Amino acid sequence: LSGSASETTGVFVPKQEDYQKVYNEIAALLQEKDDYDDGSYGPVLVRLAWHASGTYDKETGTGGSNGATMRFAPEGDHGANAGLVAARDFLAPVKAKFPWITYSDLWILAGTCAIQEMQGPTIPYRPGRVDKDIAACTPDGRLPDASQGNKHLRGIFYRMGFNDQEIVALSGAHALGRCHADRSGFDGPWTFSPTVVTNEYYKLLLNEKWNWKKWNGPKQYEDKSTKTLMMLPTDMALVSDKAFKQWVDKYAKDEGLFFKDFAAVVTKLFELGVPFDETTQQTPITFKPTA
Ligand code: ZEM
Repeated sequence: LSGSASETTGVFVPKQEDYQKVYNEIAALLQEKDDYDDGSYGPVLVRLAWHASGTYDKETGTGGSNGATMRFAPEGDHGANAGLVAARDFLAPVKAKFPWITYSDLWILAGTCAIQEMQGPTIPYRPGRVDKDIAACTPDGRLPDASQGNKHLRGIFYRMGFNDQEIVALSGAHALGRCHADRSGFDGPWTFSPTVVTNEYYKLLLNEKWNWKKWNGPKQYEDKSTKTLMMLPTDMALVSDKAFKQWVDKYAKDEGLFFKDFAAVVTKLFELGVPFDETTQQTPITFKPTA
């Protein structure tokens, strides 16, 4: 079932089995390299896949995960991408072992793998992205600015083609990982279980009391009871805006609904601007989790 060299070009043509091998390799590395952050590279891999995808502009068709242009200095150096070199370096040995996979496909496969290995929902995966050169780098400012509010969130995510419900579902990714003072300037995790996909983010948004953190850093919130968790101004916009909040309420109450909607919206995010070859790439791959 493994791939083979094309009869006409001699180029390796991967099969679903080959992508599962890449998945298994990333999953094994996630297990092995457990001395990073909260014990997993999973969250930063999800952030890499998101920042590769979230540059998409539906009007011009530019940006998105097809291209992996964050490899190049102008885009890699955008403030929003600070720290993602950790994720790209983590994947370097995987690219070396499976040189046939494009960086663009690899980064999205890694995000998919990380979500599933962190006990999240199944994310159907379709390969077919190509790496572009430096000229395809997107301009700075396409990713969201955490210091802003609901108008900004709608501006950024409507540009990608998302609606209010999808904005709230995507934001549930902040159950994972943390802010790093030396990357974004913000500091701390959103939840007590930052290496597991849960609906805790929504529960905490609703059930905790959030106060401005008193510190010299950028304006962020801290939870009143432990002062160890954080929310960004954009996170709090999801509860102060009525249209957003109705979805926060739903996802806080129903983790199954969140998993279903999160899987759908992440699949959409990861495929923004990707021109799949409809004749060969129609069947998404469902990766088997290793855990
Ligand atoms: Zn995030 N995100 N994000 N995000 N994000 C950070 C970290 C992570 C915003 C944002 O400014 C920040 C989405 C949406 C939005 C993840 C996934 C997704 C950080 C901290 C900031 C500041 C970076 C640092 O210091 O390391 C804003 C304003 C968003 C608008 C809604 C979406 C959508 C995501 C995926 C679907 C993840 C997993 C992290 C944790 C990274 C890590 O290294 O732990």
